[in-house]
Amino acid sequence: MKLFIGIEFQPEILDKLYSLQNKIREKVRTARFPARENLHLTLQFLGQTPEEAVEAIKNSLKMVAHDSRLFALSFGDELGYFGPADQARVVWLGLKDDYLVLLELQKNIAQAMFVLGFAQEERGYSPHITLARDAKFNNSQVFMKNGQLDIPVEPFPAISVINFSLIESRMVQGRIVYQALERYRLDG
Ligand code: 2AM
Repeated sequence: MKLFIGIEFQPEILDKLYSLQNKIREKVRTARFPARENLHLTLQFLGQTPEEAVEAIKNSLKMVAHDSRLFALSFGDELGYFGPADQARVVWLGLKDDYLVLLELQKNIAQAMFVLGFAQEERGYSPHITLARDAKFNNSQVFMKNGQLDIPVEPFPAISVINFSLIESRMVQGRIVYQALERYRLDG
């Protein structure tokens, strides 16, 4: 089974992220857009995982959550991209600077998963919400020198993160379906 660990969003936030995807849609020739209900913030990608390992992962995540506290998250106000400017591999919304507690949680999860044999990301963790992939924009003016996109982002309300989830990713009739196997309340 293919697994990852992430933060899911409330419907109001999904609606806002979806509107932002529509703004990107207006500016691209081609792109792939994750479905509204699949938008999330990845904490760690686990990838293909044997079913027998799931119990240990769940126990380990329970312990991490037990030692972690709730925190607020503020979304950034500009869109960034990874990859070359003529075809952005990923178009993303980042976070405002103040996300130390998130980084601490991510580090603790990565450490706990490392103990179970999951490699740490070599690139390091760069928190982002993927809104589009393989985006070819109509006009190169959209790429600004600071590595951001010239697409206005309306302010998002800060959110309270009360849990994170172990999520299974499956292909169902050609569509990616994410299903939370378990949610972990931050109760430290
Ligand atoms: P991304 O959206 O930031 O690219 C579920 O597939 C999530 O895990 C995706 O949102 C993706 O994050 C991340 N992911 C998928 N494949 C990955 C890989 N090979 N390495 C790291 N993260 C990956």
